[in-house]
Amino acid sequence: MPLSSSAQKVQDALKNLGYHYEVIEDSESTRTAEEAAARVGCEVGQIVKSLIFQGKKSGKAILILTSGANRVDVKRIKVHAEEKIGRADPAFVRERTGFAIGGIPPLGHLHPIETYLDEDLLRFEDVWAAGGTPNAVFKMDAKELEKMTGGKVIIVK
Ligand code: 5CA
Repeated sequence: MPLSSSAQKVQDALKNLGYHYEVIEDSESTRTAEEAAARVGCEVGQIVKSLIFQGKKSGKAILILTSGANRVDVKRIKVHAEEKIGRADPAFVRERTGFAIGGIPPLGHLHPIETYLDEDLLRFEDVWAAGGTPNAVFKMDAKELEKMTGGKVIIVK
């Protein structure tokens, strides 16, 4: 089965950066961290959740890549973003990233995004991230996340 155009965008972005990771997409949902973990047979903590926030003052987009096992404490992010932040609405997410909620990948966004990385993800050897759609994921080395995303490693929970 060929990848959908959104998943193919992620596959192309990976290839352009020299990664050999393979986006897999099928009919089974990987919309939530729990579904993704069940689909690929890993711990929920190994799923990279992509949450988009928005600066209340600047309007900037902020991407938090967090372990599927963790709940983000917004107060922690505020300190790094240096302003109040709120959850981004779906239209803003699509406009900034080019992807819909539930499939936002860690790379290949339409516009560069200020990115923070959950330190807990780095405890794993392999992690699984969204591949552009709610049915697409790819496995990657956790230690590559920082370089791939340019994200700052922080405590999120
Ligand atoms: N494909 C999976 C695992 S790789 C995935 O993308 N999971 S996720 O957690 O990164 O993406 C869904 C997240 O988007 C949910 O955790 C949820 O907190 C958030 N979300 C869902 N609906 C909305 C909404 N209407 N507005 C803002 N955020 C939302």
